[in-house]
This record gives sequence, C-alpha cells and structure tokens, in this order.
Amino acid sequence: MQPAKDRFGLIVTLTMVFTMSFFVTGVFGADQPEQVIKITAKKFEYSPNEIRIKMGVPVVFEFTSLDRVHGFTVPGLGGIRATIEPGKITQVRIVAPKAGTYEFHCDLFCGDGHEDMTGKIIVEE
Ligand SMILES: [Cu+2]
Repeated sequence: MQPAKDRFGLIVTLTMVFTMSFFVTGVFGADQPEQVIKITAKKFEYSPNEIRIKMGVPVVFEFTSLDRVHGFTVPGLGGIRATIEPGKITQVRIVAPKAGTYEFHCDLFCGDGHEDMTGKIIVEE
C-alpha cells in the first residue's frame, strides 16, 4: 500500500505547486499594466496596419481618428468591433486565443477607398 500513499503525496505536492504558481502569476500579473497599442485611423488607412501581439496576453488597442468616423472590426476574433470618432480615444481590449493572422477592416463606409481600409493582427504563440 506504500506506493499508493507515495502517489497521493506526489499528487498533493503537484496540486500545491500548481496552485501557488497560479497565485504568484496572479499577484505579479496585477502589477503589470496591459500593453497599449496606439492606432490612428484616417481615410483610408490604419497606422500601424500590421500589429503583432502574443497569444493569450491581453492588449488594449487605443484608437484615434484623424478625420472622420471610422469603424474597426476583426471578424476572426469573435467579431470584436468599435466605432472610432475624431477627437475621442476609443479603447478595445483584445485577447487572442489562437495564433494566426487576423484581418481587420473599417466597417463604416467612409468614402471612396473605404474597401481598402484594412490591416492585420499577427498573433504569435
Ligand atoms: Cu471606412
């Protein structure tokens, strides 16, 4: 019966180590400010239009418009969307669950060239 007891002890130890590592991550994670990525929108482009983020790490996109109202949507990431208005800061929080390249685009008609107002989010593991 000794081996079974040893196994139980091992499981308890592993559980404690996991619990503590989650706790420690939580404590230190709280002090870490979320990464803010500033993006400007204007006819008919976003700048930057290629954004690299890490999988599972929350980031905040902070949009401003330099001219008129624009939209922002990422169909591949649960249809996240926002309306970007001039003179305002619009924040969008993104946590990408999977690595890959996700296209985003303006979904509010902003003139001739609106269709070309696109960009991509590259999510790295
Ligand atoms: Cu547009």
